[in-house]
Amino acid sequence: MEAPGRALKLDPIKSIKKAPAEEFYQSGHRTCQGCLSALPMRLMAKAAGPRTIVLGTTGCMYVANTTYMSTPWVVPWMHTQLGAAGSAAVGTSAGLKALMRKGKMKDEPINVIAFCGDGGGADMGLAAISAALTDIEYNLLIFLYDNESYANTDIQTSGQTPWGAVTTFSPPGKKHRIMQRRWKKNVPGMLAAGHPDTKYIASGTPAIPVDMMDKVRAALSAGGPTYMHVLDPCPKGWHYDPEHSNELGKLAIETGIYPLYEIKDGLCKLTGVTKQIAEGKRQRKPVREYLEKQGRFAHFKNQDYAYFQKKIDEMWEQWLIPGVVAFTYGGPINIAGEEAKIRNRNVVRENASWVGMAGHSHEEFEGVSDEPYEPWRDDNEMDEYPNALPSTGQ
Ligand SMILES: Cc1ncc(C[n+]2csc(CCOP(=O)(O)OP(=O)(O)O)c2C)c(N)n1
Ligand code: SF4
Ligand SMILES: [Mg+2]
Repeated sequence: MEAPGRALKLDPIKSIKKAPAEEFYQSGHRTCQGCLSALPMRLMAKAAGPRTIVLGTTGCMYVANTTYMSTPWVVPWMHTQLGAAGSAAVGTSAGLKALMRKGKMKDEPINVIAFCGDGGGADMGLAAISAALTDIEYNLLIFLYDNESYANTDIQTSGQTPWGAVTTFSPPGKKHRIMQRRWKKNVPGMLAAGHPDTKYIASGTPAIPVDMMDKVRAALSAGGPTYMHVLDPCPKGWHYDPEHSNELGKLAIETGIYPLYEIKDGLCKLTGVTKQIAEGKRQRKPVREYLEKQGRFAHFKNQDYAYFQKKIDEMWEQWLIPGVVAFTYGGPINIAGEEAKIRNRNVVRENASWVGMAGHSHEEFEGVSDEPYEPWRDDNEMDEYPNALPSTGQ
């Protein structure tokens, strides 16, 4: 059955036992052990099925997947330039449409998925993705796999690298402990706010595979331009034992750092554990549980954990929708018949007070004051970084 706009209609999978057995991204790749950027490729291809063309920008998911004469891709796959996921998706979708219109190929719905890393998508290719999301006549999914660094070129800082994390561009030193001083860009929220014609936007992680696959299916069935942001723990860049990849993906959600949601037809729904937190059915875990399992935060002192926690608490308590809209509404609520909608949004915000960090307060962190925290100006010294990342020269 086809959805409007010549999109395939793909039903939700709902349970892992009901996931299709066929694989369209198989063995034959050379990613690191425990790589959660490779797993979303497999899940995304499985969810999309055989009538799919995948395009991918330069990065780990290009280099490690296309070693000479070997590839895991079963569906047609094409490499595209590092910042070009958006333009490659539009070009491919437009090309298919033209060939079908001219009778040069069978007229049928075909999924077009363009993946990109956080460097290629959230930084370099943001303009092309933005343009693609306004092209309502084409069906396409931009799938951003976010391993929070330019991983393939040896873990450089990207716009998605978390505050304080060690990368090859942000090593802690004796004078300055915190070298990554920028807060992570809210890319799916930014794209949702600025592209009202986008049919579907969602966040996911391969650590919650059914949720991720069902969001891929919802995107491909939406009929129009769509976007998915997928958080992928990376053992090499985040510096942890590969066996903890799945656990870290889940902890990112349980601590509230990475909210899960989907936006369709102008309605945002928090999903999974994020929804449970927002409804007060579950408490957020302290961010420290997530951060201290990763070598890239091994230099953190108490005030660093406290600062990180404060930023996440702010997101949950002060944003209009946690993880999505980074501000709230301060005007009258009866403008242009929008009263009900605004009221609903304020309810979301009020509900946020249920989800404060029970059993945890900022004060419990030693040495934390109310003064603005400026880590690059303080005199935090460290003699030696205990967990220096090895350079692989990849
Ligand atoms: C225009 C351009 N600049 C720089 C490079 C070098 N380069 C290749 S892969 C890569 C990292 C890409 O990072 P990301 O998109 O996050 O993907 P990841 O490697 O993390 O999977 C870089 C900088 C390139 N190929 N093209
Ligand atoms: S560096 Fe990270 S993203 Fe790249 S292959 Fe290794 S684990 Fe995967
Ligand atoms: Mg990356």
